[in-house]
Amino acid sequence: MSTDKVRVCVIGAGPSGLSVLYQFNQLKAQGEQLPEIVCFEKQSDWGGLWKFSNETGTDKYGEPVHGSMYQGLWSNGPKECLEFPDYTFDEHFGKTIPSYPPRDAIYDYLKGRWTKHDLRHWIRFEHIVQQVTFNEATNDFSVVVKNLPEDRVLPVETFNYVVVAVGHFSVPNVPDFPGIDQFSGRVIHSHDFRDASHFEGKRVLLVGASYSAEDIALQCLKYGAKNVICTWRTNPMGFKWPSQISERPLLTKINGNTVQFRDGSSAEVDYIILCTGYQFSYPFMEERLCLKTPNVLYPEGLYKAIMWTGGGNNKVLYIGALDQFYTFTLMEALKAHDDGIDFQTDYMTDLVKQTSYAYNLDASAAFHDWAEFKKEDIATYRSQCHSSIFTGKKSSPPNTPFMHEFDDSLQHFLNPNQMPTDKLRV
Ligand code: FAD
Ligand code: NA0
Repeated sequence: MSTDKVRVCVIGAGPSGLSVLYQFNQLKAQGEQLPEIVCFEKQSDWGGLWKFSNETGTDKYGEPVHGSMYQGLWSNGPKECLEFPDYTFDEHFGKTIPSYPPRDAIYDYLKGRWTKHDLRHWIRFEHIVQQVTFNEATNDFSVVVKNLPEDRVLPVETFNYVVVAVGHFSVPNVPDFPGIDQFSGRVIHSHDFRDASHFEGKRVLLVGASYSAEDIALQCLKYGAKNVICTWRTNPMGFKWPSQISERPLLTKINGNTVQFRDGSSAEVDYIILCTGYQFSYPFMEERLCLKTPNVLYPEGLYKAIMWTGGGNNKVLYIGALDQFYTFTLMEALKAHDDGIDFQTDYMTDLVKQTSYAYNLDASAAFHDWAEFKKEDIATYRSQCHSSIFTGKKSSPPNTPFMHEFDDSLQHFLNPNQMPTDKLRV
């Protein structure tokens, strides 16, 4: 590409956006002349969903809160499946750590790699992209950006390429159910779930049968919920649940605090948490450039699940806009559950081949082990130890199993014996 005046707009400084910046930085290190790159990030720091905040609803600028993560979240997949080949967990932490780290440890690892490569200077924080339109005549894009702290829409900027890396787990999908508006308890979406201890002693109904429902059911139980019912539409999760968690077919209606289910049964509940997934939402994209897809492994309209093909425009890239097993490394390769693992492994292998990426990222063995461990015992799978595909070393076991560990701080994770005992809940 001729680099004269070529400008690239990257939208979002989460793991996807940072992988794009990382790859540009690699090119620079190889002596390539780079186009001008500007990454706009609406939050005040990098990390996307991994940057935790207790905020819900709208932020101090009146923008929808991006975060969907909650206190007490541990990785739901083995870290060995998202490890970067050039920056292993051992390198970052200087020692072997368990396979399922808490959120703060994963965030620390990501920040370590991004800092090592000095990627921050490309990012304009607290700048939200409001509009992207393609100009036929000049073959470029007009991008409207607002400086949030100054409450000021900036003069329109022109870019030759647009990379959309805004994630797709932030805008909740909120289905309606008969009687839900009259429910006498409280209804929230998992996007706004922050602290499971609010549900201590309560009867909780979760709608949905995927990762959010699975993990929030365990979190609620861990923090003392009286019982949890998960209600499914297509298929139950089917795990061997602890006795206080059960599954029922989809609810049909709600009357007061009584919920009726398809099988004719009913239950009284205090809270309903809609774990019903998220919408792909790109409100800033011009209609003809806007990806519209459900959460699938290979979205329609994207060549190699990355490059926009609509209307012959191939100057828009969507990074990470697919349902993911391989999260971080999938974004990096840029360049029915178990079947899904193999499908995405093949896809990764193809990307690696096409881009001459220097590493083999096949973590399918660890993914299949993980799926088996979850089937064996959903409450204890996070105590399993996987081996790094890059160092070959086996992870260390967690100091305390997930269901009994109530301090998720990075400090405690790294030095479990140094924490004051009043931090430990018994
Ligand atoms: P995001 O992390 O969502 O980052 C997108 C960024 O774009 C954000 O910083 C946002 O502020 C910014 N942005 C959005 N709109 C604009 C705009 N208009 N202008 C400027 N900036 C904008 N993955 C795992 O591998 N392991 C896990 O354990 C795991 N747990 C998860 C738990 C939850 C509850 C959720 C919801 C997801 C989890 N994930 C997990 C998946 C997670 O989505 C990915 O790990 C990763 O965060 C995706 O990165 P991303 O950069 O594509 O999106
Ligand atoms: P997610 O579970 O939030 O994970 C997102 C679920 O919602 C499906 O079961 C779907 O049912 C159901 N659903 C949708 N509409 C419904 C309706 N009208 N009535 C009943 N049920 C409905 O979302 P999805 O999309 O997986 O499932 C939606 C991401 O968050 C994942 O990538 C996951 O990895 C991540 N996450 C990670 C963690 C941890 O790491 C925790 C939570 C979430 P159906 O019928 O379509 O099957 C700990």
